[in-house]
Amino acid sequence: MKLKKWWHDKIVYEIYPKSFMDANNDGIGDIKGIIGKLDYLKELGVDILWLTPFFKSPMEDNGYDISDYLSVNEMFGSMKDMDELIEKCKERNMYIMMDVVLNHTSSEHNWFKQSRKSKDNAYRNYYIWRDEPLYNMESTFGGSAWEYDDVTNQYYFHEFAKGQPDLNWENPKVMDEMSKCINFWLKKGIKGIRFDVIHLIGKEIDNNILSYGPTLHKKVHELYEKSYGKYDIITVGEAWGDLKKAIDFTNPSNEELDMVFQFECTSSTCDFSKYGKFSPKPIDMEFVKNTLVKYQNGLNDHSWNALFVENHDLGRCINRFGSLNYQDMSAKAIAIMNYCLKGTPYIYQGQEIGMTNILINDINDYQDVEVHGFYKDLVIDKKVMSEKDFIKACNQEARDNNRTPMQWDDSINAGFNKGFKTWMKVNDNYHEINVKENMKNSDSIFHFYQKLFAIRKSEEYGPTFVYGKFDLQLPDEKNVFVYTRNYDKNICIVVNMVESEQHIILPFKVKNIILANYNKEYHDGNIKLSPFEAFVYEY
Ligand code: TEU
Ligand code: CA
Repeated sequence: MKLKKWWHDKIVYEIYPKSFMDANNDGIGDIKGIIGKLDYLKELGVDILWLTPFFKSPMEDNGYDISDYLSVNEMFGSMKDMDELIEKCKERNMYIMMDVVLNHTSSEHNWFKQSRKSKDNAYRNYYIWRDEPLYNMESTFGGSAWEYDDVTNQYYFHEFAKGQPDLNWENPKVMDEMSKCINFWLKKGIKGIRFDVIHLIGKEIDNNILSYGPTLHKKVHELYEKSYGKYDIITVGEAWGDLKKAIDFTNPSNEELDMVFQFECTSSTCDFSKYGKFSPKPIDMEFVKNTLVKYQNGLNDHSWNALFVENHDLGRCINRFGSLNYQDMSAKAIAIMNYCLKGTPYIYQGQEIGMTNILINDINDYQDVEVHGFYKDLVIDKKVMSEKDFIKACNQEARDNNRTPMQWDDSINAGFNKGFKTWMKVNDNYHEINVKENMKNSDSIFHFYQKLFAIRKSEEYGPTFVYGKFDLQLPDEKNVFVYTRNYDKNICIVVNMVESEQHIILPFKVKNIILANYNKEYHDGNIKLSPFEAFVYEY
């Protein structure tokens, strides 16, 4: 990595504002709630707060359906609150990363209200209108991606929910409008952008091309030049794809994005030959290990990895990559496995205290538009899945699992608010799993993440964790992930990724232990690893 960037050694913490902290006790998280928790986040050791969309929205998709990019969703607070959050972060050397949804808007957006009025309206071609539902395209949220609109007797295209009409990026006016929106917020001191489904803005509907269209990179580069390229900010794109596509997006000479989220690991529990996340399959940790290695080796020479295991769209990492039988140890093993790699760490709210999936057995207790879209499609309309099997899949993979209110303490509603009915059920395990418990226990998951982040920033080991060369060790081990990081220090990372004991021969003599989840003496040579045992040592 030739050019060092200010965000290389920073930690990003993703906040889903609706579920983080409800300061005004109306059942919905808000910006003032986030402001009240900045010292907690600073103590954890995070630097950048990625907020999922806080712009005006009817909330059909909890903010990923924007009706005004230049205003703050009154559910979350005011523009004044947002300005205060940016200011209060800066006082703590923390920054805000905003979530720009540029593939689609809400159908409540004025652009769409105008567009649907008539075929010759000035905004008509901001969106994608056709006489027929071309290619019978399916929505990512189940059902058809075409919605008939009787005002002008045409269909409009929506990759996601009906209330999320896709913008027509073949219209240069869309580029100009989105550039203006981005510049508005960067001028206010926002220091990062996460681009929602950016791989879709090169779509060519008439050629049945939805993702990675031929003009995609030209468009992203143009957006860079017209907006965020003028600022020294951190950018990451949500781009469902493979290593080659990730390199195309993040090679610095292309001037597009700094990083992308690759989903080959996190979507490996979904059987896409059937119904994706609603056909969950057991995790294959050897596949996860090999995929992480592929991106470490494949991406780091050209650009930079985004390290993550959870977000607002996935189930909890303990349920998906760890085990509820080893909630504490597997959470710590996942932390070492993923955040000693080369790249910028991203952690999701609640991951730092070991929050787990919520058990919901009534479809009506699920709030997510994706769950209800697929329930209607698979259980009601096509009848290809029983309600019981659908609910079982949701317990493992539904996005609601990561949208339950943050668990602050063991008071009512886990301290998320003062008792007003929360928009989403609180996980019953909040009496045991909460911030307050974690803060009291020096051996808690919170303190483990805090130590790990402090090590990544330490003078002694920081340079090696941030810039050290990655090398896989013991490649033939199926259940144990051993890798090294070399810079001015030699560091070896050992992770038993499974629930059973494993025997390995350590590749290097132990000089000193830097971090470990079991409290053990470590010697050289042949060692027995307990379930989810993980440690980091200097050699
Ligand atoms: O997600 C894109 C996306 O494809 C995921 O929602 C995917 O369908 C699945 O849920 C992941 O397991 C982005 C946002 O992260 C998501 O919250 C929005 O719902 C979606 O785009 C539409 O904006
Ligand atoms: Ca509130």
